[in-house]
Amino acid sequence: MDWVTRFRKLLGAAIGVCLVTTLSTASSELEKIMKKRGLTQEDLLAAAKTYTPSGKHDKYIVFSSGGQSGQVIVYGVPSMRILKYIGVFTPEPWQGWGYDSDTKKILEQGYYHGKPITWGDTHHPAISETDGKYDGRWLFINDKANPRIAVIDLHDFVTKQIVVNPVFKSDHGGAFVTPNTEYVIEACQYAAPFDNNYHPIEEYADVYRGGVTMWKFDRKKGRIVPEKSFTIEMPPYMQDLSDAGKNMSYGWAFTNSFNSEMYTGGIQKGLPPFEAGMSRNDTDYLHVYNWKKLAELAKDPKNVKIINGHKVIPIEVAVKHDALFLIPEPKSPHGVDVDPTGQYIVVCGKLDTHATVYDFKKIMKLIKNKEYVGKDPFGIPILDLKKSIHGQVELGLGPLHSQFSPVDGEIYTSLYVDSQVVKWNFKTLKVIDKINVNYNIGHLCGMEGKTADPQGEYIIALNKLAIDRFNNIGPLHPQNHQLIDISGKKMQLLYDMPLPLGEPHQAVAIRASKLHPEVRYPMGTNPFTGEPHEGKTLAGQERIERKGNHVYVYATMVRSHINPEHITVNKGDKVTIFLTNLERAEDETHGFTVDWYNVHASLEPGKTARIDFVADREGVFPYYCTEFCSALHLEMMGYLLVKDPKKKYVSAQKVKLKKMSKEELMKEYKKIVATNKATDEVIQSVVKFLKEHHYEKYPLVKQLVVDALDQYGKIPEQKKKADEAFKKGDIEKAILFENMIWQYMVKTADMGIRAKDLLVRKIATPMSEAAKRGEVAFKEGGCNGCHVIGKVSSGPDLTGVLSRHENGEKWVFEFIKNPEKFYNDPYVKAMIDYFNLKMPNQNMSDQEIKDIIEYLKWVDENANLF
Ligand code: K7E
Ligand code: CUA
Repeated sequence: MDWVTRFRKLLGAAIGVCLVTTLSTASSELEKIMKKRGLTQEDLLAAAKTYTPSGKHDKYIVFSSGGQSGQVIVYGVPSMRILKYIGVFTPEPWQGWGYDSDTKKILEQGYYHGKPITWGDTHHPAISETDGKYDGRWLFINDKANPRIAVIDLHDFVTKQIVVNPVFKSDHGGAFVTPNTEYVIEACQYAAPFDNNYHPIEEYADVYRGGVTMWKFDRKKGRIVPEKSFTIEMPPYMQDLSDAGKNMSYGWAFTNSFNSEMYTGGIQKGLPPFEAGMSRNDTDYLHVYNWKKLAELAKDPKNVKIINGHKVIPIEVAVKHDALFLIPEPKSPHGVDVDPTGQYIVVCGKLDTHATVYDFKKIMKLIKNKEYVGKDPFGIPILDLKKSIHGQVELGLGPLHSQFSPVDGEIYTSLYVDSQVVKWNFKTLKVIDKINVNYNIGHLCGMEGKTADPQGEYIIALNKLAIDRFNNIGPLHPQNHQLIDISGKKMQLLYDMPLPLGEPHQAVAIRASKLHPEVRYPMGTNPFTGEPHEGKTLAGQERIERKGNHVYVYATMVRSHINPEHITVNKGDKVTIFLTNLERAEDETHGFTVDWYNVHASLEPGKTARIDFVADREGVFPYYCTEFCSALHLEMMGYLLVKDPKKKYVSAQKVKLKKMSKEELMKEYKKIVATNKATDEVIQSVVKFLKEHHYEKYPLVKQLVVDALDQYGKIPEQKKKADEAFKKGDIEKAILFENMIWQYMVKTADMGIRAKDLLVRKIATPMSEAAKRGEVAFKEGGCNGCHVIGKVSSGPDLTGVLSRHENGEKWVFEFIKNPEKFYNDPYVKAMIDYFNLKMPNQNMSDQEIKDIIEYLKWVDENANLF
């Protein structure tokens, strides 16, 4: 293969893609498309605000709950491009999540009372905070169905821990974090006995309980510490969403509820259903509690009951220490959201058309003066609703959740029944603007919209129903995330994104600049400990060890082979395969699976993973790499051979293979050695170029060079083996090792050429718009099929063509326009004879030809780089 040619082609493909046509033709083209597709000016504006050209990145990253998939969906704003599904509570095959032994261990942490749970109902993701602002380090999410919280590391976007709530039987008001991520809040939803015994429904008020668990988070270790966590017992009022106070209200948290009636249903006994009984009263209760004080209390064993091995602060203790209060809130509320200053707490009515704005200062005054209007049946002091609030605003039907913007007092609230987002001011209590969404919005996601530092710009409406928005794909429709521009006076709907994993209740968005994920692991890392994996295997350390009936395989993966390639075990053996991806190159992930054994691992660069199975079936089982990682990816395979020790096997060798003669072998050997030498020369020339132009000054280029040299560094060892084999007269083996050398060279060159290409773009003189158009015309017109810049290929090199002829520009212009006229020109005739090809008429427009000439001028200016 000719690497120089490849380089030229790559170079041609990579440099500046820009305006294809002039502006005036562009606008008429635009009009044509608008007409054809029925687009309005407003549509075009919306498109311009979201469309993200190839290679450009998003400003914000959104983490959306994956709903019943038990996963987290990651996408970008404003492009709304989905970037990843993170495996969390449920198996995710691509990532090997739940199919290799390391990830199985994490999923096992989430087994509920020892029972494997392979689904989850995720609702509320939360990003870790410092001083009430997102710090981009960790992500938390709850599972409502099986009360669990997961910890996701944003260094690699991988779930690192799952904790199961020891006392709740469901949760909803989590995950929310306190302003320095001291604790992760998980509020109960459906009240149930804290123990795991039977208690008749008639004992609801006596034995069934709700509450809030405060999970202690160790920031250094990046793990929840269950021993340091505790639960605040609360009445069985069906606690719902929660939010932590910040700034002024730091140390406090707020959780609302929807069944202060303590209604217990009984439709089958002829009673009205839950929905009627639970919404009977005009008000429910907002729980106001001092988590800071409660955390101190929880340290003293006197103050806690141990239930299921977990600390619970009884209601009486919280009340005695003035750490738990109730305030009425309009019936069956849903969202509770604390504003960026921490002074205002906004509760939305769900069944009430109002939002209620509580004032933390007023609440504190009432608490300080012990001014209560009464106590609930559990002895919790109740504050007066009217005296606690700043005011109420009529917003529309079914207000649910709210998000804030940097504009003082500005708030955005979702209206579920009205299918609208309403913009209003929680200080002046005035409605400012409304926009229709499609349809039945639940949460809405602002950019860092619930932190102390909201960014504004966009709101995403997370709609439960899509109805008619997309092509019909059967009765189950996708959910619809709609991007709304909130930067202007009126809100503008920009984009509909169908989400095929429902129901994604809540999403949180963070500036991308705040995230700093890694692209590779230190070699041999176990991502779940951050330490070297027990099975870390470096090149040369590959081996198979047997201990009794347990076979341990220490394997490596690197483009494009798995070492070892044969694993023979006995039927009934336990098999453990450790796999290390030796790659350093960005995005060079390998996957691993074995036929029939239901195992799969994803091996990102540097990672080690473990796979376990019992070889319980005799036979031949291919294993292979599941990522298309290189041109020889299909060859990245091996065989697991399981034999039955009780059986006698008769040899089946019958096919006679023709052997090559010594001369034939020598010929092949010489050929591959010559190819390797030539390839190495190309590599050396690229290396020379890179060094001369100081590649190390450009971090991205440098990274590619490091990746390239990593591959190159593997060659000497192979060369030694090749030479040894040759010396011993085993030419066949020598050829195979030389072939391996060539493979490494190809990979080196591949990366090296990418580095050179990038470097050229960094150091070449800037291209004029005309030259950019000219390059596009050059490529799209097919000129590059015969002409390679800087090299003679099926046609002459065009470097310097403009000075090759007198009045060069004019000559080239005429020649491209009417090549036929020149076929008898002595110079052209000589060329035709030499290349055995005639320059065809490509029917270029005058403008295109002029642009190509501009491009050729740019080529000449940078001739030293080609
Ligand atoms: Cu869907 Cu926050 Cu669970 Cu509201 S929740 S919509
Ligand atoms: Cu590694 Cu395909």
